[in-house]
Amino acid sequence: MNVQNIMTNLEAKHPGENEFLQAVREVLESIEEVYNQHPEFEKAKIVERMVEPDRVFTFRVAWVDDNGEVQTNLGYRVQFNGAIGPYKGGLRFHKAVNLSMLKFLGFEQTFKNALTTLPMGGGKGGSDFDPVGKSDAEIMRFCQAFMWELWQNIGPDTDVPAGDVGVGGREIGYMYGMYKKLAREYNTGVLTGKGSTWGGSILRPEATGFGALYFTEHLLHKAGKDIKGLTIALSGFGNVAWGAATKATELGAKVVAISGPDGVCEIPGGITKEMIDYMLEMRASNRNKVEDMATKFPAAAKFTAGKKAWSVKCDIALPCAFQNELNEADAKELIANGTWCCCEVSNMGCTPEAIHTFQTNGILFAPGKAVNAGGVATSGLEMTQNAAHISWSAKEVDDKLHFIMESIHEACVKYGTQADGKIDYVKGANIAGFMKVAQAMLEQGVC
Ligand code: 2IT
Repeated sequence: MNVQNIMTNLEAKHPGENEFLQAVREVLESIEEVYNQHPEFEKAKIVERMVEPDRVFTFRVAWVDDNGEVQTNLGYRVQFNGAIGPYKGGLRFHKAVNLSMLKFLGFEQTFKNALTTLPMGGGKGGSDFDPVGKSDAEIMRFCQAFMWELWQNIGPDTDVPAGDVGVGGREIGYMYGMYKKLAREYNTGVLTGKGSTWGGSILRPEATGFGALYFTEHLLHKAGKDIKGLTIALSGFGNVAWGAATKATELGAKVVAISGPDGVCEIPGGITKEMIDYMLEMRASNRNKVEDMATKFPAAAKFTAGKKAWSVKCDIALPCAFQNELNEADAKELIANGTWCCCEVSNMGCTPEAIHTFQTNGILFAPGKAVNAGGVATSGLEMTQNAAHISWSAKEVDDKLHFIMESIHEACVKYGTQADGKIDYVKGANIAGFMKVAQAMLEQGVC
């Protein structure tokens, strides 16, 4: 394989799909050396096949807003790679959603899911619907209209969507209600992230953030450090940031900053349980403003407009919001302020330049597809419970999540340890995920 040739062809075929091309380049550069030691991969054109989704659905979603006006959005489902199991991955509702974004997410999901140890292929979907400022009734009508079109293409053994940015338990509930009506079957396992009284995993809301902190603990432990007493700056205040703040605080770290599209809230004394609970209300309000935290807790939190979490002094940076939310200048600012570890919790949260800056400055860095895989892994556990018609306790799920995050960390160490003994977690995660999918594709022939 020659990465440059493949990228040139891909750029010509899919001009302007910048996020997708960025994600592919990162993976291919990581795996190039190992790939070229396997002539059977080259002969079967594994990479050339792997960079194209199995199939993509796009559809119109028409719905009526509270003023009686008809709105039209775009809906998508990208079934990226089904080599190791049914397609699995979230739905993103965000005004910037387009095909490039969902192809990048589906591509990443393929390798992430392979890392979880569970049999799940990679998929992703969503809409350019913007939940900001929408009423609960509008969210419901949109979710129903979205599922009206999507339902034929999904199923518990076909493709299992879940939440992502802009889609949480409320949206999954509305979509499931419509699915059930259209399919006339209960099919509990068709979506994950359901309510815990109707088939949802009791720990799915927490799982991405909890898993990220378990991974971070392993990474710190391997480097001879302890999380207790360390300061953490994180971005976002959605489901993922909420879980990460909860577990970080429980483990004795101090979350000193959270941020949103409007700016940053500095919390010098560390975030409290009350403030973490309030994050849920902030998300449910659809206002999308982190300033609300400072308004509610003026003595503890100080809001600065237009600044990112990466401007706040901390030991560890945890991007928990959106792709490319931490760039080269942010990485330099963090390093200048003494940050020595960054675990990407969002998908592709750091730009390639930021990752390069971290790695060349000896900063401990781990990529999203390893760090955040606890979310989809717990979705996989939810599918297992649904298929077996059973339900596990929070402790049972948490124990399994612990085991999975430890396995992912071990896989990164196995494939990412360099000649000088240092661990390249980006390489480790990409190679470990790739090898599993590539082997499955090879064994299943050209299809
Ligand atoms: O990016 C992700 O891994 C998710 N949004 C979760 C996907 C899932 O199927 O739980």
